[in-house]
Amino acid sequence: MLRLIFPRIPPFDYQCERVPDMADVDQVPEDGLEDEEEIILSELPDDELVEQMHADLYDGLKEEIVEGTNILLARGWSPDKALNIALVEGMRIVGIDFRDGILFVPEVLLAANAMKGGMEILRPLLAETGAEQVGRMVIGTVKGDIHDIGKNLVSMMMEGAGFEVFDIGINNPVENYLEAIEKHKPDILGMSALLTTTMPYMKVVIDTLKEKGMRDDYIVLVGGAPLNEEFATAIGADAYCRDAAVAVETATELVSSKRAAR
Ligand code: B12
Repeated sequence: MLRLIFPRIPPFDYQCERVPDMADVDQVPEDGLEDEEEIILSELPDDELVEQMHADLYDGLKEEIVEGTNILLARGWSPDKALNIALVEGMRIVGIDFRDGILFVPEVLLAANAMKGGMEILRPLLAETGAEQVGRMVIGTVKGDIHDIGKNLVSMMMEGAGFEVFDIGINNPVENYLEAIEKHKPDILGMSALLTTTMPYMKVVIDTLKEKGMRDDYIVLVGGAPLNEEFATAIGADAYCRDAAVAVETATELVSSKRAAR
């Protein structure tokens, strides 16, 4: 795809901005796009393509992210390498600028949408590893929280590792978790929270399982950027997983030792 990008420029200092005099006017191209640059993604070497994808993710350019992801795959990149190096790392950069007040919610939503474009391509490939079904998982983001990128990644990686995953989406009250585990009878219940204000809700779910005498029927895994192991232990979860790869390892280990103990 042929695309035009405009270099990011610092804000103008209006007081010092010189009004062009007529002698300069004919130096500006007719279409006025003086600083434009043409980039053909498929012509970039891997490292520049990845860098460009980070910039495109930052700018919320879904089509370009889809194209870049396809190019990396066509060049023999494994789906998990493309996911981690091009997409997850790009989203990490977005996260830093969101934290620092450089990006705002609308821009981050666009970036998230672009990220999902790439993830849609990788999802079937990650699930296609031919792994035998090793267990079932119900996963969802807790009540009050609409972040779902990390949860979706965990779902994809778990599917790729041979788990059957039932994703109940975002903003889930305890009733949704209960209904889903009743229906799907999973080995694992996974909860995601990205806000310090919503992470305590995980304890509400676990306490409800305890009250109903169901806690020991499930392996409870929790994750999300503000969590840590200490928190997971304090609320009574079986494990905290810092990323999707750790989630797969932990889930596989815990399911096999639970089955061996039966
Ligand atoms: C994208 C994003 C958004 C998007 C979400 C889009 C979407 N569809 O998800 C939008 C713009 C909607 C958004 C909204 C808000 N956001 Co926000 N958002 C982010 C951002 C930049 C990235 C999150 C992300 O996707 N990371 C990438 C994924 C891959 O990482 P991850 O989620 O951590 O997931 C990995 C692991 O944690 C783990 N994992 C995650 N879940 C699970 C579950 C299980 C079971 C397991 C095992 C593992 C696991 O595995 C994942 C894959 O490796 C973060 C910054 C950050 N650094 O986290 C802020 C951030 C989480 N948001 C923040 C805030 C404040 C908000 C808003 C309140 C902003 C506002 N003023 O409206 C709202 C909240 C809305 C709500 N009610 O939920 C804060 C939270 C601060 C805090 N202390 O609570 C953060 C940290 C930014 C910041 N530093 O200020 N946000």
